[in-house]
Amino acid sequence: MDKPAFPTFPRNFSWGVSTAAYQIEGAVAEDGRGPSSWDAFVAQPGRVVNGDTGEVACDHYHRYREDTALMKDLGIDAYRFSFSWPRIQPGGRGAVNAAGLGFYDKLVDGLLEAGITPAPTLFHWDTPLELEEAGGWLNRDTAERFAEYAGIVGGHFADRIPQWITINEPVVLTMLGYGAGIQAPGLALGFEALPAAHHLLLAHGLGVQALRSAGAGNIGIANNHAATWPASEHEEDLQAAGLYDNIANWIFADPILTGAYPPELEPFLPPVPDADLAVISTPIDWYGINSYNPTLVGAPTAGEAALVDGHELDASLPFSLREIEGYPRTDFDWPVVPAAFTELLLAFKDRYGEKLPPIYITENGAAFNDGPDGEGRVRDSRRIDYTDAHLRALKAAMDAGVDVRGYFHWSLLDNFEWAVGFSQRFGLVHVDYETQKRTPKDSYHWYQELIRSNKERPAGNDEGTLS
Ligand code: IFM
Repeated sequence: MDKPAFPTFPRNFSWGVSTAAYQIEGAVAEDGRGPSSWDAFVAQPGRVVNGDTGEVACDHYHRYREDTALMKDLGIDAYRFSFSWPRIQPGGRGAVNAAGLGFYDKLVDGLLEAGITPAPTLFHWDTPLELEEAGGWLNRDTAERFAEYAGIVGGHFADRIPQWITINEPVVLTMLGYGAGIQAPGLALGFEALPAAHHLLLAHGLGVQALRSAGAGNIGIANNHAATWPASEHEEDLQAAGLYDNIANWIFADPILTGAYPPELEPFLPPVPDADLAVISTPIDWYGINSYNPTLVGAPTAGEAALVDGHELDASLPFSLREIEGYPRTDFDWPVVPAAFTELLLAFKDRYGEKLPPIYITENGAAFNDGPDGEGRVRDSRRIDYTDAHLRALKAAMDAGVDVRGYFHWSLLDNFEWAVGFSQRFGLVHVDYETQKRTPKDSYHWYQELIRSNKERPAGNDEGTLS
């Protein structure tokens, strides 16, 4: 059946793609880069599917020119990449590695020449190993070290980079890295992981201040959020889902946007000084949301551990994650529920009202593992359907009054998908990891045409559909 015509987006809406350093760069031991928590994690047997590592990944460190040309052809306005902290400060403190900064000089200058706005993230999980070994994000000092690093990068690039992101998805690093042990650094501390959340948020606030002092502006964060659905209307399920919603969503948004943690989480958090909350709520220019699918949560199920991407969660947690049935699924087995994207954005509007700054969707996309067919073409129609439906859901939220300024698709390239290695492909561009050949998929051409037709639509067609 034909889809209804695609809605128009505002003419100044920013279309982009997103990546992260460890997932694409490779070159982990080149030009003075120091080791990170992820280098140590992937070296531990059994941590990553197939023993994959980011040692080479997409070799973007050497192929950034080719990748920039792909982005130019795609027609995007903005590119969200991440700086590798251990490339710039190999030990996470003190001395700066000029060669590390030099790589990003070339990348940023090339993007600007191609007419693409660099919108980098300062930290996308690759904690310098020396800092990880000193306690990582459980240690408050890491937040101070991050502020120092933010000041260095801000000072170097403030004149060339018009949009900044402090930290990517503190929730995932806290829950999967320190809580469940599924990602680096691989600690399974359960609720004892929550200090990591606080220190990441503190680092965000200190980072905003350091960037501003260095002359950088237009700053936000990329937080991961998912609509939380209770497994039933039974009191136990409602309570479990409420707790999970606070731990996965509002603990990361409330302190930034309101200066307070959700009161329901008080029993789980150490006493938090007001001065920290004042730092965390340093005003930001916009708020970034990464979102993929909703989460179904119920009361704990006796003796049965919930699974996250194939890993068992601690069965003693006061909630359980349930399978969402009745929807298509990605190859990563994530449910495809576009309406939950609208629901999530409306929940932000309801919860924060006037306090909600403009929103950017800093990530959204899907893993579908289609490869080249006999003609060398990648027919990833399921990624097109996913993205089409999620952009319509996004527009529905905008039409209902949510101020969204841009969308970064995850991801430009197939890349190293953390604990599942190269087994899941999120790219608009297929990467053959043997040869490093890039093949733009059907979804790349679809996104290119969407961007083009939205930009080039006739004057006057501002609240209509693209023909
Ligand atoms: O690949 C990740 C990214 O690093 C953070 N957000 C989710 C993506 C898909 O899992």
